Amino acid sequence: MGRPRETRESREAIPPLTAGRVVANHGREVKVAGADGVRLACRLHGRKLEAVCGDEVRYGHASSGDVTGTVYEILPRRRSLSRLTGLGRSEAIVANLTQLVAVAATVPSPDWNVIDRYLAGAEWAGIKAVVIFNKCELGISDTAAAELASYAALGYPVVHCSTRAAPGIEGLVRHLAGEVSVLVGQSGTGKSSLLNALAPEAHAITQEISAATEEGRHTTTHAALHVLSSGGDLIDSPGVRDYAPPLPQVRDISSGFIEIAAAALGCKFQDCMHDTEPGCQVRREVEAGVIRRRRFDSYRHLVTMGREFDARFPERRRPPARVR
Ligand SMILES: Nc1nc2c(ncn2[C@@H]2O[C@H](COP(=O)(O)OP(=O)(O)O)[C@@H](O)[C@H]2O)c(=O)[nH]1
Ligand SMILES: [Mg+2]
Ligand SMILES: [Zn+2]
Repeated sequence: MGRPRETRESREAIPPLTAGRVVANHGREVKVAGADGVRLACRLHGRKLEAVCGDEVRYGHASSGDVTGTVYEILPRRRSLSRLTGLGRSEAIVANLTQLVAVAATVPSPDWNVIDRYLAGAEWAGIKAVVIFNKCELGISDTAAAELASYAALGYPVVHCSTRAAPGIEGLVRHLAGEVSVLVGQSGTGKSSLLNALAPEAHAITQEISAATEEGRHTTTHAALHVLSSGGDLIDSPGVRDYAPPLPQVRDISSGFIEIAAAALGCKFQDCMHDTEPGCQVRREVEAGVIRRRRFDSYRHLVTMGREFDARFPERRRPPARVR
């Protein structure tokens, strides 16, 4: 990645390059912001280069007088959020983010297993996670309150919000400062409303894109990074909003559930799947009510899914380490 192909193009003299970040992605066209924040429309040099929002790049002007810039190199991604493709592979959708913001709400009725999956995705991606409970001016059921308390007990910040009434979105604003975040969650929980409240120009940008598409311009993907005036960056991408994380290898799924991973250290067998093995500390803690059974069920559900994937996509399974 990042090295231009051996074409006539790539043998052209490469102009002086500067460092920037991809802040909008329209397929082969991207917008890159320099250190000064100035945004420049750029094309990608060579067909092999693939950029996603948040990518750090090196870019320049292919020739003086060229109004469009050219991205020549994509720097290695520190942390990226990937999605599962139809072939069971993982594909980066945003790069270099630091935080996932999982949004649940009073309505639609929360699916906590979905929240577990997002939180697991954050753990696997090595990024922080926050749980937002939106529309809280409509009230919070006892079940929701108990689930939210259990996330807080695990160490995930839980923030109550409303885009319509008190307590507003102040709590969310505080958590976004200094981070590069994405909003994920079930449809209808208020992600677009939150984004519009945080980045008022976001709405205009969305409108602009759909208008351009109607005129026949080809925009298959679009993602944008909003620099919030309240601090922090928020990446919005259609692929991210309905995000489901790609599953790691089945034996690594427990690392997405911090309390299960912690208890697993006490299992008799190091490769315990917390199924029927003797001496399983995880199952002991589930029985004792230390680990929430619903979380354990979420974990087990993902293990079942992982096994199904392994059967459907054999290339997903890492070849066993061979001793020769
Ligand atoms: N009562 C209430 N409704 C909200 C709130 N935030 C958003 N909504 C409404 O919830 C619906 C779905 O919001 P939207 O932002 O499109 O959700 P998204 O699918 O997650 O992007 C819309 O009708 C919003 O007006 C809130 O804080 N309280
Ligand atoms: Mg929306
Ligand atoms: Zn176990």
